[in-house]
Amino acid sequence: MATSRYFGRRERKKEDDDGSRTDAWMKTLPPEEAHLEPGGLAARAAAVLRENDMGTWTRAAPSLYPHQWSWDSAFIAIGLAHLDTRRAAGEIRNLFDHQWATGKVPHIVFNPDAPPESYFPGPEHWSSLADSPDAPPAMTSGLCQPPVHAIAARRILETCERRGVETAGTLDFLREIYPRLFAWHRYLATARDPEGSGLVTIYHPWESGTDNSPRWSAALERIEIGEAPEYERLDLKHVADPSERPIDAVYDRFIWLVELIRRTGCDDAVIQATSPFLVKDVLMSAILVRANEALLDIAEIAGAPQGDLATIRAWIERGRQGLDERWDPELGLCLDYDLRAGEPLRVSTVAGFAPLVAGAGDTDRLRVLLEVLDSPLFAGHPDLRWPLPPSTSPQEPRFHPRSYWRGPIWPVVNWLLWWSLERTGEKERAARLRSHGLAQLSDGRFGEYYEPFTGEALGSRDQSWTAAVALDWLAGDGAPEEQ
Ligand code: 2M8
Repeated sequence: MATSRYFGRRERKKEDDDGSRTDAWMKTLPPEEAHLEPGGLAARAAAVLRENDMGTWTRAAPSLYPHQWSWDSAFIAIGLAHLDTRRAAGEIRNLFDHQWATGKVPHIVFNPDAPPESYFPGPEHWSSLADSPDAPPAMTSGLCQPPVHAIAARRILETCERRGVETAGTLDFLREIYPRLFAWHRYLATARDPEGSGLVTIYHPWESGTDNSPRWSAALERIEIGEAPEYERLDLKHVADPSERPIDAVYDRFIWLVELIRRTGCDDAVIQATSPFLVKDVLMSAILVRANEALLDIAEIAGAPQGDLATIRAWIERGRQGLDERWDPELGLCLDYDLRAGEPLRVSTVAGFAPLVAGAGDTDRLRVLLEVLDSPLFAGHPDLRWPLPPSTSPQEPRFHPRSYWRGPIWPVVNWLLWWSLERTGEKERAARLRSHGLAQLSDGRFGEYYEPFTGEALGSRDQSWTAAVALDWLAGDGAPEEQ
């Protein structure tokens, strides 16, 4: 197992042995009212990543999420690149070591050492997939998540270059990972888009990463739940306030969909023929467009055949066209499309900014999107603690300031919007978003999400991807970086 100066096994082992790792660590949490300066915040963010480091991968959070999550790992790699570029590459490599034969990158790679009572649905729930001819040898879930990985892989190189550290190892890593990234994107562009619409079909809200968002309410409410094994909500044991997590009626549907998917052995064609939940996800599709741009750069580094480059360019173009078709002029946002109902899902959520994430859209639409972003519908709401976009617009009937993806602010989403604004040339707006995003994180708690009006950290604390985006933002402030 690879060890590094900052993430060595020995150091973690020593803490494990004294049996009080978690308790000791919790004592170092700053008080709610703490305000850490950039240097202190960067040091604590690095400590969070070190604490959640499992050797070759990082758990998403200390107790609520004890496994490796797909898009979390991509963001984590972006943060790790400021500390240890080899470890950052290793984060992505470990995930792709569990890629399915179809090219799918699983949404969770299970930690075989995590106690069974730590997360539900855990590996035992997905164990029937072991018989699938496409499944990797180790236990993973059968779902996937937004493809941030190529963006992260390229950013490791960018971070190396900016820091002036040796790039040879990272270039080797990009050559090595390229075919796997290509297979992943091909899976999304084909198996997940048999219509060639340019938009990715998801089978479960968990695939969107914005699980409990009202984006999915209408599609979920249409589902009738059949015979399924009883289950216990383990997630509620990890949060102080159950209103921060999905309600039972939603969770029952999540578990029912998992049941249906695993009964098919995760066969894409069968799922698409039979599942009651099939949705074109605009945010995931937009991330895929940008990830394909990153893949083009990686393909050039890897000396990929011209045919690959042409294919990737075609995916980019098709993705942007698909998003164009999902524009809702009344809301000034892009909308997901429910394939089963044959209609768009009309809800104002942060996913509606998909064209901004995809980039290079129509300039009039970009102007409208920015107006909506700055308006009281999102970051311009007068009661916000910081002018940052809530996951669901406070003007939506299903908005809830504490409930998972129904209102709270997600630092990784802020990062994605900041990065997209930068790439679109909206530098001033991007700088404002970053500065408010850092102010939100200055309590040093690295919440999974934040209450928009009070600024309280909610969900899990010491969430890895939150610490990772803080590190990436802080690097722009000249925060000290490690080799
Ligand atoms: C949340 O999702 C998991 C299921 O995948 C859960 O609620 O149990 C989401 O916020 C998702 O986007 C994230 O990747 C995951 C781990 O942070 O947690």
